[in-house]
Order: sequence, then C-alpha cells, then structure tokens
Amino acid sequence: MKEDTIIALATPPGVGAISVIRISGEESFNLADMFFKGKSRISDSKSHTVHYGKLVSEEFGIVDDVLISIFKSPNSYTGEDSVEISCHGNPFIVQNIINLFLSTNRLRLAEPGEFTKRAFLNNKIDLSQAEAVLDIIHSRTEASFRGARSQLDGLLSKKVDYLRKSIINALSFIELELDFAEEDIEFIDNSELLKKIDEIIIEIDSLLESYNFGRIIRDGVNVALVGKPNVGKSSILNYLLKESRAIVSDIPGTTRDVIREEISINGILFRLYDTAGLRESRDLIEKEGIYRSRETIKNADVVLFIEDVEQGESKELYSDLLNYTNPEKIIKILNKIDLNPDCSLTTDVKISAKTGEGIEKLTKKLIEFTFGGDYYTEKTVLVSNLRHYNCLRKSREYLMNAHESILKKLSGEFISVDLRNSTISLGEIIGEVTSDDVLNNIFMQFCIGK
Ligand SMILES: Nc1nc2c(ncn2[C@@H]2O[C@H](COP(=O)(O)OP(=O)(O)OP(=O)(O)O)[C@@H](O)[C@H]2O)c(=O)[nH]1
Ligand SMILES: [Mg+2]
Repeated sequence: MKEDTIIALATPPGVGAISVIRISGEESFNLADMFFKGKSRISDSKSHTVHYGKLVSEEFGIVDDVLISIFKSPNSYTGEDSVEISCHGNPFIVQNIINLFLSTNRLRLAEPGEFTKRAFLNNKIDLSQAEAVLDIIHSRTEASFRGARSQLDGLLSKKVDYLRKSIINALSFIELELDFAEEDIEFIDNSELLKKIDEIIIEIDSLLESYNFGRIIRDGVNVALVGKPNVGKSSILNYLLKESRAIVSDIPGTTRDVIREEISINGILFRLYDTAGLRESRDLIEKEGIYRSRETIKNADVVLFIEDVEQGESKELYSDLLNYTNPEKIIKILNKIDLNPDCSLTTDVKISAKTGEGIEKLTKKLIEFTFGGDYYTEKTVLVSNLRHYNCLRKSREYLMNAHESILKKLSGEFISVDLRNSTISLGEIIGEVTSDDVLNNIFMQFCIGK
C-alpha cells in the first residue's frame, strides 16, 4: 500500500536558533524541488547530503533560507524517502513553510508518532524500541535515560527473541511427536521437556521481578512526607530541595495543600510530597488537606513517617497510617535531633532539618530502599513498561498451563497450544503480532513530528 507523504515540525514549537521540519514519503524529494532553489535539485542528489538554498513560493517570494538534508529509502528514520528542512527558528516561518507544502495537496500533516510508527511498520525498529524512543524523549534523569537507551539498543528485544526461540524449540519436539503420533515415537522425554519449560519460566520471572525497579527508573519514586503537625515535614522538604519552597512556621497546621517537588538522587527521580500534618481538626480547609494527605499516602512508593524529639512518639498515628499503606513502605524519621541529641526514641534515621545532620543518611536510605538490595548493571535487561510486563505475565501463565499439562500427562496437543500462545504473548512485546488498537494507543502518546 502506498503511504501518504507526511509533514510536521520535529523541534519544539517556539523561537530558537533553528527549527527542523520533517517530510517523509514517496513524494518528499519532488515536493522539496517544487520550492527549493539551490545549486542542485534534491531529487538528483545523493542520500545523506545537506543542501543550502532558499524556499521560494510564486505567491510570497522568498520564504526562508534553509538547509535540506536528504535521506533515501531505506536509509532513513522512517525507512522511506525523507527530507529534513532546517529553517530559522520562528513559529511564523515554520507555519509558512508547512502551509506552502500543504498547499500542493500532495502531502498531509503527520499524526502524533507517525514517523516512528512508519519506522516500526518498515521494520527499522521493533515495537519495544519504538516505545523506548518515547521514553528517551521523556526521560528526565540519568537513570531513566540509560534504561530507555538500553531498550532502544534492543536489549529487551534480544532477550524476548531468545525466550521465544527457546519455547519454539520445545514446541518443535512436541509437534514432531504429534506428526508421528501413529508410530508412537518419543522425541523428548517429559522430564526433559518440563525442565526446558521451567527454565524459561525462571527467566521470565526474573524479568517480571525487574519491573518494580524498571518502573521506578522510568517514572521516578513517589515519596510522601507525613506526620503530626509541626514535626518539620516542610522543613525537611526545603532542606532536600535546597530552597525555601514550602512555608515553615511554628504554628501547627501550616501546610494545607499537598506540595509536590522533584529531586534527583544518584540519577533517580524522587517526587516529594509534603503533606498537611495529620490530626483531628474541625477546620474545613485543614480537614480537606488531611484528606489529601491520606490520598497521597495511598499512592506513595515510600512513606517518610516523621516524628520529632519535642512531641515524641506518635504510636496512634503510626497505626492509623497502616490503614493506608503497608509497613514495608515506611521509613521512620526522628527530626529536630539538634534539640536533644540523646533522644532514645527508636527510629530508622535521626536528622535535623535545621543543621542538616543525618540528611545524607536519609538520602542514602531512600536509594537503598529503591534498589531494594538488588543489583543492576547497565547490561541488565529491565522491564519498565506496563504493557511489556503484562505480556510477560500472560506468556508465563501459558507456560504454567503447559507445565501442568505435562504433569497430568495430557496429550501433546494441549501442551502445544499453550506453548504457541506463550510465544504469541512474547511476540506482542516486540510487535510481531499486535492489534491496531494497541499500535494506535502506543503511537498516540508521541508528539507530532516524532
Ligand atoms: N530546632 C529545630 N527546629 C525545627 C527543625 N525542623 C523544623 N523545625 C521547626 O519546627 C517548626 C515546624 O516546622 P514545619 O516544617 O513547618 O513543620 P510541618 O511538619 O511542616 O508542620 P505542618 O505543616 O503544620 O504540619 C518550625 O518552627 C521549624 O523552624 C529541626 O530540625 N530543628
Ligand atoms: Mg508543613
């Protein structure tokens, strides 16, 4: 099927040194030649060359000085013939150029992610790599960038491919046996088959386990600062941010709204939520604030439960907290240690938001907490995308069914259906078999021009 030629701005809209407009599709070179006045024609030039000239319209005269880069199929991002036009970075000029091309009625505006979708459809990249492109654009910390980078480099794809091949290998023995059913030949004994399948399950399990960490690398860690009024939650937030972000006062109930700020520790994004101090209150606004605090606690990956040496232990509050989160997520912090360095209250970390004592220990704890003792290197395959996680889970389920069928000595047909389905689920990760809905859903998340 012949695809439309498409056009879009590839750089952020707004004023800048340059803007880049992308055109992709069969008509790219002819269309560029309609308006480009330079030393040579675009259609006659080699791939991967850059040409200086002017875009000129009969109606408006010179539109802009431009550089046009040429990419010939299949050696382009999309796999199609395409050009990139670098013009002066001005939204007005960009719009004029795009309108100029649209006026020919031989191309149309690209949909969000359409360039990357074409790259996928033309087998330039697989689906998990296309998703990695999205993650790279949106990554905000070193760690999330590196995770996405390894996915784009195909680390996950390779692993998935390897797992599929292992399943297909097991499958081939069963299907051989089915082919020779009459002769009653056994090509592989059941215990060996079971061993093969179990090994694959173990590998999938380790991928599934990596998701918790992968997700954090990609999306960041939500940290809620909670405790009684006046224990110093806002002071701790300010200290971590190194700025006076939240209002601090000695009046209990200072913070009403949830305040959200982000910091990066060791390349990992932590999203800090300072909340209203928890206490019985009749004040309507404060009540709403406390309600919001509880919602924040429910959604947090880590809860910093803060007590201070002045008010001492808040046992009741701690047990109330357990209605909204589980104890593994809680780190207990004792603040204002400067006022009473010998305070004997048991806690995980002692700090002072006034002097900064113990804050480093606190950030270390947050990192430890995030890594959960697991050690990941750059070469570890991490699953960071919920869609991939779900495909892996489905695949595992089918493998478990096959495992059960073998134990029950069911006919090879049952086993083979499950094994086949488990390869299909794995194939969905890299887009080997994927419905249009799934594709559209993924590419809609891209911005236009990507
Ligand atoms: N000495 C000392 N005072 C502190 C420390 N941390 C906070 N404070 C003081 O404690 C008071 C309350 O601090 P906040 O940070 O506003 O406390 P909060 O927990 O956010 O209080 P609410 O928003 O009312 O829930 C302020 O007067 C702070 O200056 C500390 O480590 N040492
Ligand atoms: Mg506060």
